[in-house]
Amino acid sequence: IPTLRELYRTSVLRLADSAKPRHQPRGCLLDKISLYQGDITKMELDAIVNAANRSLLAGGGVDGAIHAAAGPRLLEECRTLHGCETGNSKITKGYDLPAGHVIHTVGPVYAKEKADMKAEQLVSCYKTSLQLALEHSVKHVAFPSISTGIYGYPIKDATHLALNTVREVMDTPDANELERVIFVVWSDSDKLVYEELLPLYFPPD
Ligand code: AR6
Repeated sequence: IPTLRELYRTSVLRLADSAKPRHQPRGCLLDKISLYQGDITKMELDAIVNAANRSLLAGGGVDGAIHAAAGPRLLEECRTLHGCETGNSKITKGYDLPAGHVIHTVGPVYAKEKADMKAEQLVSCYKTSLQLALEHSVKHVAFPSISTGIYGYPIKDATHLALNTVREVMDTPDANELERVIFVVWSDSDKLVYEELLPLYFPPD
């Protein structure tokens, strides 16, 4: 999976002339971030993130796909966790998945009239997931686009929050141990949104 540095070099990705970066360039991060379109359940990494619900007992979307691929032992371990609050995350093993761990994070169900609270919760999903990754010495982690499917979060707003939060965490010394964060998109339209916004948060040097 190519890094942002490689994507900039091959000019698949570039900063639009009119765009104002939201962060300063920080070269080394370009080697640590990737965008990948495909099935997160097939990824052989230290950890993948699951867009779960508060019960942690499996659902549809990426959650259903992860449980189907991981096998029934994942659900068994999830039962011992007694659910998870919105905006929080819990970690399990990966069982039959190629990934070593699953970080289950519970995104908000979007509601326009509570946009500020929903944004805080979504930011917290990314923060708490990365915190767990660091606590468990996870070096490579993949995120699906949390809350933007069944939970209805507008993709552009959600992507700004996801990228800003990951960038802020990656700027802290604690995050030096993280070697790769991969944003995984499913649809072509989501991929376009990430391609447009990634250069704002991870500008080329
Ligand atoms: N690999 C990568 N991304 C995927 C995959 C996959 N295999 N399948 C779907 N996506 P969603 P949410 C994308 O709906 O909005 C469940 O029932 C999908 O296109 O899975 O957080 C839970 O139990 C979208 O971009 O999660 C909760 O009840 C993104 O993953 C609820 O859905 C997230 O879509 C959570 O809803």
